[in-house]
Amino acid sequence: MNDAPRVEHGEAMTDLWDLPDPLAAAGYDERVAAELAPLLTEGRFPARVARIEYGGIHLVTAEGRRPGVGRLGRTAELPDDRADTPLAVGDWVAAERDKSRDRLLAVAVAPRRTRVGRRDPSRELLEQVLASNVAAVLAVHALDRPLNPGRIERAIVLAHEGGVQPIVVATKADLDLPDAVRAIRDEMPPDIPFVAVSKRDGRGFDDLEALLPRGATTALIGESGAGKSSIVNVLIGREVLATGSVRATDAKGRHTTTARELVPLGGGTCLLDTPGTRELGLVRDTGGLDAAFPDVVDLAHACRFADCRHDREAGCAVRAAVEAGELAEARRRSFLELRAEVEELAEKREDRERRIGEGKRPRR
Ligand SMILES: Nc1nc2c(ncn2[C@@H]2O[C@H](COP(=O)(O)OP(=O)(O)OP(=O)(O)O)[C@@H](O)[C@H]2O)c(=O)[nH]1
Ligand SMILES: [Mg+2]
Ligand SMILES: [Zn+2]
Repeated sequence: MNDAPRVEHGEAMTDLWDLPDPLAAAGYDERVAAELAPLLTEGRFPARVARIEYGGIHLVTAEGRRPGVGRLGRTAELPDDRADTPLAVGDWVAAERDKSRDRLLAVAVAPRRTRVGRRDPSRELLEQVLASNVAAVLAVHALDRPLNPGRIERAIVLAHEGGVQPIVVATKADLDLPDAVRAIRDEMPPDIPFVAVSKRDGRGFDDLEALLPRGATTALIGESGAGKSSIVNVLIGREVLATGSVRATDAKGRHTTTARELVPLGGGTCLLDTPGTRELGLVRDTGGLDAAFPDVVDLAHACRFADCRHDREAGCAVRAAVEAGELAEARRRSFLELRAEVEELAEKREDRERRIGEGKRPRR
């Protein structure tokens, strides 16, 4: 894991990709090659989006990491139906050399195999993809701050919704706060891996490392100050990413990380660091909700009505389980709240499509 060269912070991050085979380090394999093949017409070559920040993207190619530009345009081959979604870190693309300037153009994107996306904070009907083509996502929460109810559950739903394995990580375990650990565990179905780590005393990192899918990418999401970049540094064994202090009063972070960034650990295994996210709004539900609430779904089989909403219906096995102390009421309530959230969005989306169909201006 420690075979990447030593780098300083910031600009020198490109050195991370000064490797004998940068594409392989980014996870390029036969499967990716096959997916990109139809896009690789004359003069195009494979690349992976390795960094996106305000004002720029970087691509990893067979030659290392270079600045690039997204040129998908109207006619470009876009992944499935999300024609309004720009490039995301982790996307595999067909690139071209921009001959007039020393940069690369990303001209077509391979279909996203998986993704971690949330509701775009400024355009609620759209998805903002935080990480593309990742096998796992670390939902990172620091024990030194209050846990917004539903935060972990939301991360787990978003992971399942994008076809990604969720792993819950509590940081700052050196602070010894068992109640804070319990608050996180209360939001987790039993089948999800959980690790508590500390960069101070190193605990938990062997377990975490063992959970990372080999030869694949694992993204990190969480609030600012959660300790995401610190985890990346410990796992790679050097200070490759800048980490920041948190406010003494409320442990809030200062948004130290400003880019979404891929970091190679060797052998095609990568981490994908992201800036702190305050909101984790759901976008839609195509099964992610049930996958994140297997405890509720199991119980629901015994509800009297097949379409039971587990709210006020007679013969509801979910509510019965809560009354019997077999299911936490907070779990039931979270399930109902998250379901209401995606249903409301689905209605807005339908309304929008209907208005467009009738030739009216869509409400935003
Ligand atoms: N005590 C303790 N402090 C930690 C631990 N991990 C991280 N920190 C501290 O928490 C602060 C935030 O860490 P970062 O790694 O920058 O957090 P981040 O999630 O990357 O934050 P953003 O980039 O702003 O989203 C830093 O001061 C770290 O030193 C830990 O295990 N124990
Ligand atoms: Mg960071
Ligand atoms: Zn029910």
